[in-house]
Amino acid sequence: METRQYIELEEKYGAHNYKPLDVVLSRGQGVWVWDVEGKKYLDCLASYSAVNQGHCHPKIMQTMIEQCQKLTLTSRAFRNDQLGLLYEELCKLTNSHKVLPMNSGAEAVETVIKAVRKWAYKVKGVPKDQAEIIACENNFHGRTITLVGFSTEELYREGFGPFTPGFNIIPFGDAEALESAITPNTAGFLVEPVQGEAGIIIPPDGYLRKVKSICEKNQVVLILDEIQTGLGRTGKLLAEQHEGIEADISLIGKALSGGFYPVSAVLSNTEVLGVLRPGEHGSTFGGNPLACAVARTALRVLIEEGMIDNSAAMGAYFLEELKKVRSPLIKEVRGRGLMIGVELFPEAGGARGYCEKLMGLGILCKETHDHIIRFAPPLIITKEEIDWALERIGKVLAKH
Ligand code: IF1
Repeated sequence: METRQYIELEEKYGAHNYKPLDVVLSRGQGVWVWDVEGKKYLDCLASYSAVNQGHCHPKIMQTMIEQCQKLTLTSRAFRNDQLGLLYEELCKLTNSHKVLPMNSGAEAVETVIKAVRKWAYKVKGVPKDQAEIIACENNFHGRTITLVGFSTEELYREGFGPFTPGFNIIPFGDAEALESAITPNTAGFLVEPVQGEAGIIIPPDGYLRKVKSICEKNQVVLILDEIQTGLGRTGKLLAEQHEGIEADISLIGKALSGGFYPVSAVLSNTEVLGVLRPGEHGSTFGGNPLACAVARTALRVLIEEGMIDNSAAMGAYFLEELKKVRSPLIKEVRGRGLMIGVELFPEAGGARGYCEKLMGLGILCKETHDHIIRFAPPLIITKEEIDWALERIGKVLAKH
């Protein structure tokens, strides 16, 4: 079959909740992917940072194959020999006290909303059903009704109401706005260290330190959503480390499995997860032995193969070189580690067209919020591969 035929099948039988580029991929290895016609592309999205370790990482694959032949799922009615080991490794790696494993990122966010509300009632003394959680404008935390309910992006909300109450929205990057929004009923503050979908929005230096201090002073749980920024994407294991703070709760997902399997986790530095009692929360696949085995290897290769330091070094290089691109189209180039955004002026006509041109030259990337091209390749990318990409990016952005 050819590209067109695959697309026709998707269009005919699939819900149209995406508008993907017209490329049909059939193979991936490291930073490279191939389409059904055998064309090769540099993957500059890494599946929204779920493939930080590179496509089909051989060691994660080996673990998956071996575990598949032993035990894939037990439910949490019984224990398994991978879960406690993942817990210990995650807690030691992130200086956490407790872990609650889930599957998708959205499930991890929903889990922390439940836990922090229960903590507010049982520990902080907030009156029943009065708990409030503060989030930021232009947030992205997932696609469930509760999560889109406090999104400020109309596209994610339109037609899906009614929504879950108990959320207040403040501007991102403004610590004083947080201080003003806190009430005696505030349970937690949920924020991305760098806003991904919003367009790689980096807060002012010191923002995380300030909000950490404000949360401590007001007995508010600081929840950092590191599902996209975590696991090396910004050049540190967790983006919070750029400011030398520790969130009360950190959420991770995506690359926690290297793209092999949905695995997410709630990491708690305080007693918040301790409020949950048996039977109060769970999921069929959460903490299954296959997910845990894959996650353990995904974390191990991330560290052992120096991917985090490579992300910092290659991200700095990529950003510096992108800033040298002389183009009337480019409004701003920004990023942290290998989480980079190139914002175009509206006059450029929209980032999508440039993503399509880049695809024609062998680079796959994704626009966000109309005018921003996101560059977020796997963390194993080399300087030579970045130079290969820069040559093509320069051609496309300089020409219009
Ligand atoms: C889509 C982008 C969107 C996330 C953060 C939680 C989740 C995500 C910071 C939920 C997921 C994905 C979802 C995917 C596209 C991508 C995305 F931000 F990465 F670009 F949509 F905004 N917190 N982000 O980034 O995790 O439930 O998906 O495992 O929905 O199209 P999930």
